[in-house]
Amino acid sequence: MPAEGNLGASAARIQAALAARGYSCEIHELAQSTRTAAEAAAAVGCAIGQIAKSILFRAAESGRPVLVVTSGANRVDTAALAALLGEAPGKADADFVRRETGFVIGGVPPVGHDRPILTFIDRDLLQYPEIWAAAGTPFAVFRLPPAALAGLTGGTVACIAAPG
Ligand code: 5CA
Repeated sequence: MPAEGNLGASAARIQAALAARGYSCEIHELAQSTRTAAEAAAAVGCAIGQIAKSILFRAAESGRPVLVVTSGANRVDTAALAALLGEAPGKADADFVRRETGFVIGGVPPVGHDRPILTFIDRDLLQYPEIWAAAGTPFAVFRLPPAALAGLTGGTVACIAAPG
């Protein structure tokens, strides 16, 4: 793990975004992949449910990006998300994710995107004492208390999880 102050550009960008919001979460850049929730959980030694997945959707009618930060143990309940949005949450392809967030799939963080993104937070994440989220690359994560997510992202906590 590189020493602090020696972070890659994407991870350093997340650290700056966190600091701007008053958080000093430690970013861990790892040798092994954290591209998927399972890999991230194995890399940091936590339960898969403690991994915060940042999943981007492209709203079907407006085309606007919508971010859902959900537990690694869950999948997004797209019907519940549609009810919140007032339109269907369409799939985002890799180019859309890169363009709208500034990050590649597998490293999309919950905060620090190029532009603000409408964000929802899976209420299930709040049950854990701490969670881990991607820090801008598929090899970097940071630890945070889940109660910090709403303030960090400007997101709304909602029941948007379907188990599995
Ligand atoms: N670093 C880990 C957790 S810290 C991570 O980012 N996991 S993730 O689940 O948030 O990111 C992967 C997600 O990206 C997948 O769950 C999937 O919803 C989405 N994804 C994977 N491949 C594609 C693709 N080709 N197009 C659009 N979305 C994709």
